[in-house]
Amino acid sequence: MRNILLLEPNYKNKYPPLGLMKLSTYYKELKDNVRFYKGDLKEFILEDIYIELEKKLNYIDDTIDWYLYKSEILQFLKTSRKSIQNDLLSSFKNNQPLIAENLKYYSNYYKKKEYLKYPKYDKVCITTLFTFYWDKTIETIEFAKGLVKEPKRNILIGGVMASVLPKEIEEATGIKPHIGLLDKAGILDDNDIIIDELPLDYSILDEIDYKYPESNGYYGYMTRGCKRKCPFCAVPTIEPKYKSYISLKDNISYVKENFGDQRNLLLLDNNVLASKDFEVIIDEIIEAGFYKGAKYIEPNWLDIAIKNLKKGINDKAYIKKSYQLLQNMLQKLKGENQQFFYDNLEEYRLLKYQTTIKENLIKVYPLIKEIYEKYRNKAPKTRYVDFNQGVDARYLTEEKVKLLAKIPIRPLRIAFDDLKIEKKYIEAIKLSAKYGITNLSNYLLYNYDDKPEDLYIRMKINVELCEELEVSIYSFPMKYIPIYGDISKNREFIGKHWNKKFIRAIQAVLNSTKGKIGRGKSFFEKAFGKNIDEFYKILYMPEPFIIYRLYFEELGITEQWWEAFNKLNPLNNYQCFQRQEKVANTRQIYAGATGSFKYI
Ligand code: B12
Ligand code: SF4
Repeated sequence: MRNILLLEPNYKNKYPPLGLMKLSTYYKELKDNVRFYKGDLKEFILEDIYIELEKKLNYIDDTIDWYLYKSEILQFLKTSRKSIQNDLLSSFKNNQPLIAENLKYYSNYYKKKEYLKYPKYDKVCITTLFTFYWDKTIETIEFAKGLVKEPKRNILIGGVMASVLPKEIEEATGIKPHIGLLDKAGILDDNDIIIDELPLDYSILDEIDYKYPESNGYYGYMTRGCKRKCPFCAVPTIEPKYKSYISLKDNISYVKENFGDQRNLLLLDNNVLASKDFEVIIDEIIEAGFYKGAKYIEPNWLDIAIKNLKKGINDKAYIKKSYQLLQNMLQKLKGENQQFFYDNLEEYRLLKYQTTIKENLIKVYPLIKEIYEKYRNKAPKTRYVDFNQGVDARYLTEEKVKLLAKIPIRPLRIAFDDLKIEKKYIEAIKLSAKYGITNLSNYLLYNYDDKPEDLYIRMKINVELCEELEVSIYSFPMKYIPIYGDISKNREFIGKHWNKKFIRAIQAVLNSTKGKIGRGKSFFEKAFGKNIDEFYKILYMPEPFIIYRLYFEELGITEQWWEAFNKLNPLNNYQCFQRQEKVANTRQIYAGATGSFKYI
């Protein structure tokens, strides 16, 4: 039985680490010990040292419930403060010298990084995501080197960044990452398991404090790769082969049975509409319970947690989860019920996380089970399906829209990365509206080859379409970040038609709209301007004037600034002059292409 550590670098991300969740299922199938961590790496070491120390303390005196002193012991390990040690020792009548010696030994073990000499994991698997999380990812890999013997062989690195910047990672860390998917047997060990096809182990998400903003969903891919090769996209490198159908049915049933039914279906497919099996995919989604109007009632999460504790599936995770569920219920209950619940939790020392143990959770459950079941949330909620990466307007036919309209898709995201596909895009929105899909959204790539006015025009098209078709289209402008080279390691890249000021101006507007632009022409015109000239005025505007628009306008300061700005000598400001010309040209081209936006 090997000790396996799954690590996700401590960056902020929305979705759980699907790669590691599959690896967890894989290693558990091989009967290995699996632990998952994402968070402060020092805390991780402390937690591990505490586990060792607790074993020793139990050996010294097993009549003491050491876990009751966990937070003080951790505090001492972290700080080596004499006063904490004295307080602790005063609580114990016997074996004081032995206890003191062990406390001192383990606090030195931490302080002097002795743990590096005794690596306790056989393998560390690190997942990676965006290239611009370079620093945090490299820091995590370096940290992991102290946790295994032979880091070169026993640290495995995979995921998005590992697949697009493998050479750079090897240069920086000396470890060769795995490129692409784990979609063949025998990649990690000599067996015939295809890791990519395994169901996700949801239990690991409860081992950590980090809460993924997107949770309570079935995650997966029903296709892989993409048939196109857009130069700004990493998909052709990460998933080079297009797979037109992957069945999710069995994995959904597995998750439902082992970890509880999830509310939504979040599909990460890069280009699902390119699939020849699109009809089969929709049929399977419906069969899995995601039909129009489908409702979801939360399962009894505490019941699942206790069952899994009894089975010994991930004790750390289910102790944490049960504790949180009990606390939430305690807050929710009132009067006598609350008192009854409180008394039971108190008796079994379940009011504090540090004192919560598996045996007591199992003991208390039959006593509070009935109240818990009666008062837990059972309100039906609507289920949604989200093709999170958006669908490709160029593949959207009437037949495919009819199929999409059968599932509770919300929102339908249609990519509008380039003004060149405007005609196809407008057709796609109109087709969707025709078949009753009115909750729409889209990603608008900018800061690539595009000009600022391209972004304005695409946003304006959306606002106009909302009015014309009575639909909602939320636009999410997405700033281009390069995929390769040093420039991909942060978010500083500036496209050839953009500059820092313009990018900041867009971010300033988006910050006040929480990153999305909804329907409502008057709102849009206020946020981004009535026409391209006004849009440029906003781009040039000082940031505080953008954020506190009304305030500065009412004071008349914005107008004063604009007058002063226009007095700048255009000959000294040649770029500004050039821009005016380019805007004029774009306007003509644009009016010619559609003929529909007469305001230009
Ligand atoms: C879902 C997704 C999102 C989600 C969030 C993802 C998350 N995890 O939190 C959302 C929608 C929020 C999102 C946002 C963005 N995204 Co995005 N996103 C994706 C997508 C579709 C999947 C990423 C993912 O989570 N994969 C889960 C993986 C890791 O699981 P898996 O595939 O099952 O794992 C397999 C392998 O990777 C491997 N593996 C994984 N881990 C490990 C570990 C080990 C040890 C081993 C051996 C193997 C291994 O084996 C697994 C089994 O086969 C990718 C495209 C893609 N197809 O990969 C783009 C992608 C990562 N996104 C991209 C971009 C650009 C963005 C944005 C920056 C867009 C923007 N301009 O705003 C934003 C950034 C948001 C932010 N934080 O600032 C780019 C990344 C470019 C870059 N420079 O890094 C990608 C590659 C898409 C593209 N078109 O190029 N994104
Ligand atoms: S269509 Fe989408 S997924 Fe495919 S290569 Fe282009 S941007 Fe990437």
